[in-house]
Amino acid sequence: MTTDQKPAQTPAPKTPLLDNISSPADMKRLSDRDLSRLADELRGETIRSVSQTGGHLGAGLGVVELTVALHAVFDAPRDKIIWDVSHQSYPHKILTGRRDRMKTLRQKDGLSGFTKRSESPYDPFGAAHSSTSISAALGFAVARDLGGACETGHGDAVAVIGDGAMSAGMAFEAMNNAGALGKRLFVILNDNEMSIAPPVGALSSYLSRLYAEQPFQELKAAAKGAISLLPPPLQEGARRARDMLKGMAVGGTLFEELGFSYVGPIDGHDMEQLLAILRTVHQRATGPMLIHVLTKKGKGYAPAEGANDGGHATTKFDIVTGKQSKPPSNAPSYTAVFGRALVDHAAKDDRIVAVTAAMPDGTGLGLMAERYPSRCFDVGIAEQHAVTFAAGMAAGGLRPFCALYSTFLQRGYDQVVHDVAIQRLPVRFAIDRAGLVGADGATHAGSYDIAFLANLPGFVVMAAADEAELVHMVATAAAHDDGPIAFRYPRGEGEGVTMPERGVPLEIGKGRMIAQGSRVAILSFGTRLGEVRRAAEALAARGIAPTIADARFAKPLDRDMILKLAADHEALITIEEGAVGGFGSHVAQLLSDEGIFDHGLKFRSMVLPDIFIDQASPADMYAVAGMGSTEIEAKVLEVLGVAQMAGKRA
Ligand SMILES: Cc1ncc(C[n+]2csc(CCOP(=O)(O)OP(=O)(O)O)c2C)c(N)n1
Repeated sequence: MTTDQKPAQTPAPKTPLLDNISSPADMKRLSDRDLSRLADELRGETIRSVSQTGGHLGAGLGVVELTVALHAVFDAPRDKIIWDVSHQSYPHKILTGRRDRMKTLRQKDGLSGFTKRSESPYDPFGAAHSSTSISAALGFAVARDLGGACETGHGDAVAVIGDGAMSAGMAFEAMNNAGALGKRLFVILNDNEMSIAPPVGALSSYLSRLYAEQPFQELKAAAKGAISLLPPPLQEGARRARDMLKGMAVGGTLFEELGFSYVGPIDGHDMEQLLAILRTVHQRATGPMLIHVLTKKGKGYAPAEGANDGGHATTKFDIVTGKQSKPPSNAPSYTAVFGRALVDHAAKDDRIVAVTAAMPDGTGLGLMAERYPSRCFDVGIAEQHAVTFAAGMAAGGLRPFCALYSTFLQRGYDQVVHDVAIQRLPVRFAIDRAGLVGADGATHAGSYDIAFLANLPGFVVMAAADEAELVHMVATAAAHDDGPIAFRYPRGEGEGVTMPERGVPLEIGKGRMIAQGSRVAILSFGTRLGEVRRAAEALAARGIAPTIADARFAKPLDRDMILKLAADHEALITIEEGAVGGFGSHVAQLLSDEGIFDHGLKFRSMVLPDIFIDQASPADMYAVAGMGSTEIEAKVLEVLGVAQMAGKRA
């Protein structure tokens, strides 16, 4: 298949059992053998579904059996099954009444790619950022015990968390609290020895040691032996599992020290084992339980199993070949441009180091890790630590680049303020996925970083208008030793502009003029500049030539340039890919402080609207936000008072 073709339609496999499941209640009458068959059908359906929409594949395939077993044993939505990150929740969605809408997954007005409370009563808690499930489950357990009113009632609380997500501080904060409270609570540790990239750190090695001590073979033999002793169907379950458990629970695990009972490790693809163990713990648990389940990311689909990332995320693909359809692209991605520019500087300056929180490829640090492994750190899903770790390295005389997605930097905010900004430490924040990101939706939108960084004393905050600008901003950051500095850039490809041979540090706090016009000035911060240019072309046809400037810096502002734009034009419009409180607000503050509004400047600020925008293509999301070229054009006409006339003429 060539890359831009549509994937071939493979006939849908037969799914006689799945066809009769419209909610987990329908699973209760299935025999264990049928539950195994249902899992096979569910796996096929998940693959088929993701092949048509793209999305997270490997994690869901790894938990197919676990999903079936959980829904067979627990009683959702009364029991709260909480999927951590919830990128693995597609099989759960299929079993909980959303099968027919899976073709809308991650699209405008369609199903979310994550769990979402407003989408289904079977999604008791929304997620997308990792490591929140145990805290939320503990909250449900306490609400149950203290008589909280919950529409779906109260039952058990079950958190399903991956080994990657388990490495985050928040998961341990929750375990620490849950162990002390001692309430009945289930934590299923889904250990596939993978995060997006191979997991890192001491916890990962610890988990490997745990199951190395308990080989599967022995467990399987024990399970089989126990089963053969049992009388038929009705007693299937509890007694058998009780016997098995005796031989399984390993004493003295870290989890037991934290106050949990530990059961495992269990083969997460062996339905017999899963059902037996879950039924037993369901029947007998009185306090917090950790059930350690071993799975394989991408299980049952060779192209995913064989991929380096276990088929973590994919575009639409051909089921037979596994080949993904990727739209052809001419321009390099911002991520790749950053990765290359960083390595160029690292080659010349051995004080440059880089930090990623479990996203070496997503942040473009793969190249740095390859060339300078001792200077590139993947700290796991640990953004708070990443920020303070970088601050420590800066204090110690290095030049750290902390590369995070805008949305995940949110988790390290106190560290940004307390450890970096207050101490004026020169940490360089490379902020990827700035602005609206598309299919991952509101949870992943990079909407707030301008606002939450530009209000910090001493911070330099830049946004690249195109990929060439990004190269210069990397150089600016590398050269900036006088306090923290951040530069943001969006997901996806650049504008296709000519690239500079090397980055040249920009003068801090200086913007650049793009086009000199009259009456109205548009001051852009970041990659809306392309849309601004397109709006200007359309306006030219109406005889309106706006002045265009690229601010480059939200902090410090280019006061001289902004005040001159204000003085020379009757109207000034700012635009940025961020929420209110960011660049435009700082410009408004400057203008009001300088008394400019006293003399009648017309001012408008185009920011993301005060709503969480659901998933769609980035262009559609920006249309919802009213920040495309048409809306910019309309804003210019409105501020100049010609909108009415224009409407009549059209
Ligand atoms: C706070 C946060 N940082 C980073 C991510 C990006 N992310 C999504 S899934 C994932 C890996 C999760 O690994 P694991 O919990 O082991 O689940 P698996 O995909 O292996 O099933 C990462 C790093 C995130 N969702 N949240």
